[in-house]
Amino acid sequence: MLLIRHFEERLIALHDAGKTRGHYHVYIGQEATGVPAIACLEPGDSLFTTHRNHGHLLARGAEPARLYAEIMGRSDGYNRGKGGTLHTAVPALGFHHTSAIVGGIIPLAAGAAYAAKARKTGALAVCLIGDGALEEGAAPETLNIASLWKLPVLFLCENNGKYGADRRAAAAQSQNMAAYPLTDLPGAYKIPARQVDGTDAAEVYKVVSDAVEKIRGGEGPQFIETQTVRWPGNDENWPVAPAATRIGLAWDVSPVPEKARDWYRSCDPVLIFARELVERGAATRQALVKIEDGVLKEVDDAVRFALASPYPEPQEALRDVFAAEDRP
Ligand SMILES: Cc1ncc(C[n+]2csc(CCOP(=O)(O)OP(=O)(O)O)c2C)c(N)n1
Ligand SMILES: [Mg+2]
Repeated sequence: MLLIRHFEERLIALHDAGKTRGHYHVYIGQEATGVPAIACLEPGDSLFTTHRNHGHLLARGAEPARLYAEIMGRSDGYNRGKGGTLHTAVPALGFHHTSAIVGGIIPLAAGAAYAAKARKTGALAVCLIGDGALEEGAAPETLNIASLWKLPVLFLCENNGKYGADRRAAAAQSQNMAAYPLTDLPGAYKIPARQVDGTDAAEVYKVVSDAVEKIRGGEGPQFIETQTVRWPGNDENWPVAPAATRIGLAWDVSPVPEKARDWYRSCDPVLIFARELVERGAATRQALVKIEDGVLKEVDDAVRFALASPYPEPQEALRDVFAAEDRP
């Protein structure tokens, strides 16, 4: 969770310094969904993610150095700089395709689940979508066929609604969906659907592992909505970090500007988890600071690697265009 947070806070600084181009999105505020959820999976499972993919990739073990290189369009990136922030695919980790087309991955995830079922591999597909993706026509069509065919697919819907700190209020309203709560939609297609507090890492782990067990047991698709409060750094069109995260903020938010303080005090999943670990005696504050120091160094090294990586040669644009093309 700390790696995701520091990777992305640094990414914002890199962007502001002109080291990346084009629009991008960060996963800050949703770390306690991606990390525990992805920890429930097996190596052979496939994952489909969106414009907000960095956190999912890192949670699955992507190398920060190669991910930065990809985002910066460098030749050492996972896709030789051609996927960029919106389309980073890492087949070795089960990410065969990443797309910023909202809702576009929903039928693809069902297709991967169908393939796994037909080949009897025992694998499942995870469809990591935002709440907005349910508005797309692909969502109900896929929920229907996934339910009818009992496909081994987990729909993990990250509802990062912009509703302030009151989660119950967030659960009771939507600006976009007439089918609300969101679990009503899969429910109409007889897909078991649950809501979980997306800032509660332990609870997410419990709910996702239970769903994964059911899917592997042949029960068909499952739907989980994780609810988080939108990070105030997402309030503008481009990410702007209101504060530099340090584990110490878990006990003292005074370094955070007044406007964003409430979010860091009560909605930040990384700080909530840090407090829990210390309160339960699972870790000391000093141990957490040490982990954070290690992460900050890892991020420094990764940035250095990516900045030293060359841009691809122009002819690289014409390679990998056709699937059958020989790869070096
Ligand atoms: C088909 C399509 N329509 C519109 C967009 C523009 N767009 C990019 S992100 C986004 C919001 C998506 O909301 P949600 O799925 O909840 O993800 P969030 O950004 O909140 O994590 C939109 C509409 C798009 N990328 N694709
Ligand atoms: Mg959303």
